[in-house]
Amino acid sequence: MQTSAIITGITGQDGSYLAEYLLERDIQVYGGIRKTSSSPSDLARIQHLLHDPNLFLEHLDLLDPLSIAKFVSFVDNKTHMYRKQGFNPIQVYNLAAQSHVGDSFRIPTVTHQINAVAVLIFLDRLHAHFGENDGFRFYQASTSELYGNLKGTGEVVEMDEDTPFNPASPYAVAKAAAFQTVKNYRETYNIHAVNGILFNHESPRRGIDFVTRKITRGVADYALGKIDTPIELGNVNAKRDWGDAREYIEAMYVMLNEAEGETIQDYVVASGTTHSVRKFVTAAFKVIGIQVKWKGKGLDEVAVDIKTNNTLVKINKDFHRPLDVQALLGNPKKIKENLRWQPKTTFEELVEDMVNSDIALLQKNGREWHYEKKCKTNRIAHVHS
Ligand code: NAP
Ligand code: F7E
Repeated sequence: MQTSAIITGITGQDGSYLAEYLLERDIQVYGGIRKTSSSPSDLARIQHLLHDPNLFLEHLDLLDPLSIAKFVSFVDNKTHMYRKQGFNPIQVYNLAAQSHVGDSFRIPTVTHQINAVAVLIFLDRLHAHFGENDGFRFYQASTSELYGNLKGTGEVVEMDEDTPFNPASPYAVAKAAAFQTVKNYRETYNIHAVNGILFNHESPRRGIDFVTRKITRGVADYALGKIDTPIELGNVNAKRDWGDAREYIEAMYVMLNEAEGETIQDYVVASGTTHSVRKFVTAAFKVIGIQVKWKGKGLDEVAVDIKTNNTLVKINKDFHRPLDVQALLGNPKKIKENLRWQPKTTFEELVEDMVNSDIALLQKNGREWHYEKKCKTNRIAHVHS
């Protein structure tokens, strides 16, 4: 029986890995892409998948309710025939978002519209089209940012599904609203709709304005002698529970495919370890054989190469946020027990992979993405030029 999936945010880090994962399993994938000035969208992360006959791309802008309605109708029409003959529920992975926490302070209304309001509209449309008889399952890309800063001693405390939320940014406020909307749909309409409370997850495909990739690209530049000015960062005290995005998309999949009955719940997905941004910097330079020493305090803090005394990192207050989440540490016990998912990649392995990948990328073709397979045909279904 044919299985279909919708991925919003297919051009992003997680969406691109998830598309690969589903296509490998012969699942038909309907991906939403939006109109941008680099028309129709930046497809670099999924360029290598465009030849796949099971991939269909269609316009979707979550800022536009009509676009959401048209997208859902499009998938309904495309899947109508085989759904009449008996079918597996459509798996919907809602990954699209204004995902940058720092930017959400600059564009709070847009962030709320995409990350909160659109989730309600999308669920409403899906329910109208596929609501009968377990016609669709819904995964919402929720986040550890919901926890914000826990009140207490300042100790780093493990967070699980019972830890109260205390969102600390427009991004997190919007994601908290979406979380409750998904829960409400599950409880009201008995839909297999779940929130994955994912802690930070990174990869060579991470956007370059997130701290890990900014660091690993900076280290690669330094290793190859491309740029010798220091990397400029904000709050290096912040601690994050960093895992590998390629494993976390498997957690999304099991939430829709392995959960049943009582285990259809919201799940924390995390590595169970936490490290500071400062420690990430130190680990990343270690990959290229450089030992880092941190000196100074506050805005005057710098990281220097112990051997040469070159300044590798300095602090720029422009990268500080009006309010930052100081420390995040997740406990993935429930998903381990109920759905047998667990993290495998260590912090050191992840950092090493990202640094080496950025070095290879710079060596191969400058600053652009590179992929083995080139697109032969244009598989963009209804995107007109
Ligand atoms: P990402 O790389 O920033 O990708 C975001 C995706 O959303 C892109 O495909 C982007 O399309 C799309 N998008 C943005 N605005 C849109 C709009 N108005 N209409 C339609 N699509 C839009 O994010 P990610 O790291 O893969 O994260 C995936 C999801 O997980 C996000 O919802 C994020 O908030 C959440 N999350 C991420 C993490 C993490 O550590 N990565 C942790 C917890 C939760 P364009 O390519 O056109 O910009
Ligand atoms: O910041 C600090 C920054 O932007 C991590 C998103 O995927 O994960 C991500 O959100 C920490 C913060 O990720 C810079 O202040 C210091 O404390 O890499 P980030 P994030 O904010 O944790 C969560 C779970 C999501 O849901 C989000 O979608 O690093 N930091 N200096 C910096 N951060 C950035 N971006 N740039 C700096 O220069």
